[in-house]
This record gives sequence, structure tokens and C-alpha cells, in this order.
Amino acid sequence: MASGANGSPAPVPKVGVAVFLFKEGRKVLLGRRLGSIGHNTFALPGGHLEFGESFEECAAREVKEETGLDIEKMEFLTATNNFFSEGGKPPVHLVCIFLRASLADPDQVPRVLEPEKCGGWDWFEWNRNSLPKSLFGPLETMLNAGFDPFPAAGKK
Ligand code: 8DG
Ligand code: MG
Repeated sequence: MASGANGSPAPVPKVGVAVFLFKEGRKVLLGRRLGSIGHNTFALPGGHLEFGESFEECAAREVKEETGLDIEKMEFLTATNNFFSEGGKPPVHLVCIFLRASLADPDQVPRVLEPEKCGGWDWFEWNRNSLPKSLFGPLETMLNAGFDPFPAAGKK
């Protein structure tokens, strides 16, 4: 293994999985991030891919762990390459896999199951006027690029 400064292992990119979870057609679930990169910004539920996991397994596990919600109809959307260099914190290189999914039970309500990581969940329309002002950097970039997570009209 390559070694970095002080003989410690050289930093390597990690894989994240984040989920555009839909409700009522055009709403997505966002939570306020706490205590990690993007503190106080709004982001999708998600987390790090574990060894041997599929993207879909990771998506379902992270959404369940963070919100208690069960999801279905998972589909791969895109991947982004992100390098986070925030003052005072070691830089992080994250390749993030984005999936979309629907609620298995549309009446299920998200809960804050990891209060040290999330300041609350809410549903937002995916457009500039409805979304919270401080989006997590990678999401802000996708929104600015006109990224549309929804299926094309007529396709479900
Ligand atoms: P874990 O240790 O429980 O596995 O993970 P976590 O603490 O829940 O990780 P996370 O930061 O929520 O997600 C992993 C990475 O995925 C995150 O550091 C950067 C990347 N990522 C994006 N966009 C988004 C997003 O909208 N939501 C989430 N949760 N992660 C995202 O690039
Ligand atoms: Mg998370």
C-alpha cells in the first residue's frame, strides 16, 4: 500500500451512494447535515458503500438507517467525482453514485434516526425556488447544471 505523510496510509477515494427519494411526483427528501462535510447544508439520504455491497443494497440500507423508510424501484442515475477540501479538516475524495427510488409505502414518514448526523428531514420540490438556500455542494452543482432526477414524462 502506498504511504502518505508520516508513514500513514495514503488517502484514497471512497464511494458514496445518495438517493433521490420521490414523493407526490416532484418532491425529494432532504436533510440538514450535521457534524461532517457540508455541515448545515441540505443533502439527500445516503452514505458510504460497504465492502461487497451493491449500489441498491447500500441505498436501501442507508435510507433505512437514517430515516426508517423502506424504498423500492431503485434505479441508477449518475455518478459524480467530488473533492472536498474544507478548512481545518483533512481533504476527502468521494465518488458519489446517485440513485432514484420511491417509497414502498407512500404514507410512511421519515424519522431522524441519526440525530448526530441530521438536523431533520423534509420534502422539497426539485427546483431553485422551492429548495433550501444552502444545498450540499455536489447537489448545488447538479442543480446548477440542470440535472433532472425524474423519469421522462410517460415513463414510470
Ligand atoms: P456512513 O459512515 O454512515 O456510511 O456514511 P454517512 O456518514 O451517512 O455518509 P454521508 O456523508 O452522508 O454520504 C457519503 C458521501 O456521499 C458524502 O460524504 C459525499 C457523497 N454525497 C454527495 N452528495 C450527497 C448527498 O446528497 N447526500 C449524501 N448523503 N451524500 C452525498 O456527493
Ligand atoms: Mg448520510
